[in-house]
Amino acid sequence: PQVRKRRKRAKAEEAPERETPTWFRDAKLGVLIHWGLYSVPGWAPLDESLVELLTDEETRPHENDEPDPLVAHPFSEWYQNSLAIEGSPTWNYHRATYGNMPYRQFRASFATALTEWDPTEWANLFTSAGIRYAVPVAKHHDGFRMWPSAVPHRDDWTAPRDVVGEVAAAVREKGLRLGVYYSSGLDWSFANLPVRRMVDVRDSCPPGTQYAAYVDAHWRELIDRYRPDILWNDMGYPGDPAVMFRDYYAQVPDGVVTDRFWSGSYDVSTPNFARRHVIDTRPWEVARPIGVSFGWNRQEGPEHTLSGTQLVHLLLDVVSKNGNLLLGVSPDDRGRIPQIQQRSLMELGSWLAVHGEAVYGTRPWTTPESTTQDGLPVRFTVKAHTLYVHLLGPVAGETVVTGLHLPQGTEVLDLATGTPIATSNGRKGTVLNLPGAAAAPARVLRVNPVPEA
Ligand code: FUL
Repeated sequence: PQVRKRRKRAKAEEAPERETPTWFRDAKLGVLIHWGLYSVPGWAPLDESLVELLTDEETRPHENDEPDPLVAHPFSEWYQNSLAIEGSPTWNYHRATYGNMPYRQFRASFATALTEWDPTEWANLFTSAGIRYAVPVAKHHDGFRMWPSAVPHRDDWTAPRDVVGEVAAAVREKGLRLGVYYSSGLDWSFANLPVRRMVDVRDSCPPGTQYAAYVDAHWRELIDRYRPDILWNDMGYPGDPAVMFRDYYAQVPDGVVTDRFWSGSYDVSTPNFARRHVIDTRPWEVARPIGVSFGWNRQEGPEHTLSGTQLVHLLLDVVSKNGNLLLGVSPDDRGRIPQIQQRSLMELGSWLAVHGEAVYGTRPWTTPESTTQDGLPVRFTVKAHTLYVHLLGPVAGETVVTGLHLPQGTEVLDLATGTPIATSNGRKGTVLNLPGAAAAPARVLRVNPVPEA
């Protein structure tokens, strides 16, 4: 009986304590903004193979023969840590570019960038891209505070402009929601650098009650000042956040808490980069940059950046499996979002402007995906009595969606044009006769009523 009891308790801890708020499940697309002191050097080694090691579980143990990604960290926001590893690519780059200048001196250039920065440009871009919520970094692992915190820090480690507050105002003005990213578990202004190995990340939270109180005071300040719709924590939490959560939900009843407090209770899991192959019944959100690094890496070109078509396909893949996509953008050393990222976002936005009905507010169908007879990927979403069939690529003429059987009398329309689509029964699935030219990045069919799977 004892064993059974313990199992039960473990299960209860995993179980969601509250329903994930509907606004979050409906929103589907958010943006994660890494802008801070690390954006001034804006550099990391461009080793995409290491990103894989950072995928899913930040702290997953790695095999002995695998390189440790912390030495050549591909995320520029880890610059300060990489710089503290003698002989690392960042250490070499920094020596060659800035000599012995300490990291904290990037403050001066960042202060200059802040005088030029215009948050409404960001908000306009996000709106055109079809983004529904924005998550600026309030404090990353370097500990630098992007809002005028009244909580004392011995170095007054604070931006001279209220970045969080100004982003909040600019995006809310456009009807977007606001989350805040905050690194509770890592703060290098309290720690001896570097963290050298992935396995040490989990044990790198500054110890002691003073730091725990500092973090608690920050969260409470962020909640009071900005009433964030999402508490997007990172790298664990010093202590138990339960009381803070209770107070947060009292102030923001439809607020969302991410899983990275590592405390057992959360509204949404937030793996980096990860893809799902089946529908996750619990809402989840994948965080990944449009490029390789979350913070700006001046070396990234179009070949390292997801295209508009790739963004559409990624979004549909995630949404068909009950997920949200939190796309990372990386403003540069002057606070401008790189043109190559803007281009992809605008392409995503123009597709969503026509096809948004088949994305926002939808839920997964009984099955997330299929293919056409030619192997073109297909994704499904559902809203009320409509099934949306997303054909991920240019397609026209006779097309069979494998396994999709539509009973007689089902109405099929092309979502973009409203044109009725003629259908007939085939052995492997319904034969759709798609008129017009094949259009990228994705063609969507509106199917009424939803067929039985
Ligand atoms: C990770 C961080 O270490 C990265 O720098 C980035 O912020 C990503 C979203 O989460 O845990």
